[in-house]
Amino acid sequence: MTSTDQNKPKTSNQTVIDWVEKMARMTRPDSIYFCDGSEREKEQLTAQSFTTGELEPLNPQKLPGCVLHRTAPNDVARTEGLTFICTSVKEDVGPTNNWMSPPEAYKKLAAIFEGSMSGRTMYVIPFIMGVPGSSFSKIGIELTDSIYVVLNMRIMTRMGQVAWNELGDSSDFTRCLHSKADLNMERRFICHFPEDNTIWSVGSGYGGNVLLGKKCLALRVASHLSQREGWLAEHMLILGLEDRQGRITYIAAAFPSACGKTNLAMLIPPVTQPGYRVWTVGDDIAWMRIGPDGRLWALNPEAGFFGVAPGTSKQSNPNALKTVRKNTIFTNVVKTPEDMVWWEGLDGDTPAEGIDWRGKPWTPSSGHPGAHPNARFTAPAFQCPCISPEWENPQGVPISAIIFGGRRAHLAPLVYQSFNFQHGVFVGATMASERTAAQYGKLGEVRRDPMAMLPFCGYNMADYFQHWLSMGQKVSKAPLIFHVNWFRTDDKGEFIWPGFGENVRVLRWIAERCAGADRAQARQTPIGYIPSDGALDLSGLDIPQGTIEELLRIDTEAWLAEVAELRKFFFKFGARLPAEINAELDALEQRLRR
Ligand code: GTP
Ligand code: SPV
Ligand code: MN
Repeated sequence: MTSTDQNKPKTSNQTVIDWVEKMARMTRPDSIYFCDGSEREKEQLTAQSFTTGELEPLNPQKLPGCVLHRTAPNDVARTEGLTFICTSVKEDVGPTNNWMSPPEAYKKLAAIFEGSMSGRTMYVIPFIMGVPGSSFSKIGIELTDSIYVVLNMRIMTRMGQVAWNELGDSSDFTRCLHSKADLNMERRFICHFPEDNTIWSVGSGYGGNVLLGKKCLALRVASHLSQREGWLAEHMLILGLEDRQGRITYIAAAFPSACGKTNLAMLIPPVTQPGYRVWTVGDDIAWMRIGPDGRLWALNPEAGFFGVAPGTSKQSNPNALKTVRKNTIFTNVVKTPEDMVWWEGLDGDTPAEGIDWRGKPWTPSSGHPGAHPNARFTAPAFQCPCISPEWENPQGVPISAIIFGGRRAHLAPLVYQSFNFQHGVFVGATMASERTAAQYGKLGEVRRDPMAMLPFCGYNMADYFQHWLSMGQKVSKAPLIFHVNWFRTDDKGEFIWPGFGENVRVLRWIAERCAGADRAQARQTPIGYIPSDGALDLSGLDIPQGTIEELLRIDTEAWLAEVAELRKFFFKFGARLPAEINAELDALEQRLRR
């Protein structure tokens, strides 16, 4: 950058300029650069990052515009234990969040931010979560000392001049401050101050901890706001399922991290399901409002995908592979001698050698994965071959069904439908899943993860359940609520449902239930409605009848044990838990005992 580029703010917004100066007095960068989001800026920053090794070039013929990044080995996933919600009253964050008082958090983090950018440039990134001109949208400004963050935000949000224009002279923006500092886990904190519309993140360079528009703003801070403003900020994909008549049913689905949102959002039906098509609206976050027609309308506030690389293949997710062929940032994957990228589960031959995610020489016999299990790609959404024509509609899309789901080796059947909206909220509140590599902690351990929002709900989860219940009161045509589980295993630990593209069969039953179609018959069980015999189209699928029965079996004893677990979990919320949740739990137990 030239020095004139560096110092000239691209906004005359005095609130912004004053705040940037104040943060710079604390972090003491050598220079400050206001981003405009232009192509030229991207090229200059990329070239600069190559000289420091922050990014590495990839094969320009086969992967045009793509780059590689490796995080520090201690910095490969979200650190939930170091993530705090800082509100004046502790009870407001509830038993599932870490809390710090705002004065204590500001003081503690200021000590780490102090001088943390000296010798570095502070980049000022204005960004829109949502589309310009939409009443859904929120503006944020992130200050960071990482080019990796700038280039990721450029893909994941509408960033630069478009955001300066949208903001104008307003002081209504989320103040996001990030510094890598020394990447020391002992000095790593991700703190949210919803009462001040502020986020401070220090000591990390990993996606979910540092791309502050994503989980921090669009979920934790937005969920807090949405409770007050009467809308929903959710960890959900949004897709449109097109049927043989060309009708499109919009569905939002919440699965915990690394449990299949990106895959479902980009699903390609198998050849045995001709005439069906999935359109991607979003793969991770949904902002949902009640429209003038009284229905729930959903918008994806992001502009890109920050997806899990391992397991992504022509077989599992061909659309994702096509999306990442250009202009993509790869994080913690293998680099081959041809400057191509590779990860476990990719099609074709395993490279004989390469550089692993730690930056060390690697061969298939090294005895450890070459790509980190939480390796990621960052790619522009518009590059996705199945991106919905509606994905940037400022009104969003009308939602007919909401799906909750988790990774459960046992217990939860392939699919069931709740009896009504309130029961559906209960179904979401009772979600659980086995831990994945997307967050630090013991892999495989089953943990309760209501609505897949456990790590992302910015306020007391008991109040969050109440908010969902009250949204149900307000919508005139509430979406139907379902639960799915693609991850049932047999006694050898093998998945018994083929998943991926075959999941369209379940989506079809869901859409047909929404349309009230005759063929979508259901049978009542103690936990909800499950497809009657023959209602799921299983034609062309080579699965033994016994397996189908197993996939839809309700094990009463196991469910009673689950009820006992749920009582313990809900007890944590004390008197703040809505009475409806306890009533639903009692009703479930009664139905199971009958
Ligand atoms: P985040 O980006 O962390 O929020 O994850 P996500 O929910 O978008 O998960 P993603 O679609 O990236 O899938 C994560 C892992 O689950 C990948 O390894 C997939 O291959 C695997 N997966 C996705 N769908 C299925 C499925 O239907 N069956 C099975 N067995 N695995 C699946
Ligand atoms: C998740 O972990 O749910 C992700 C990736 O989508 S991150 O942005 O790191 O949160
Ligand atoms: Mn996610």
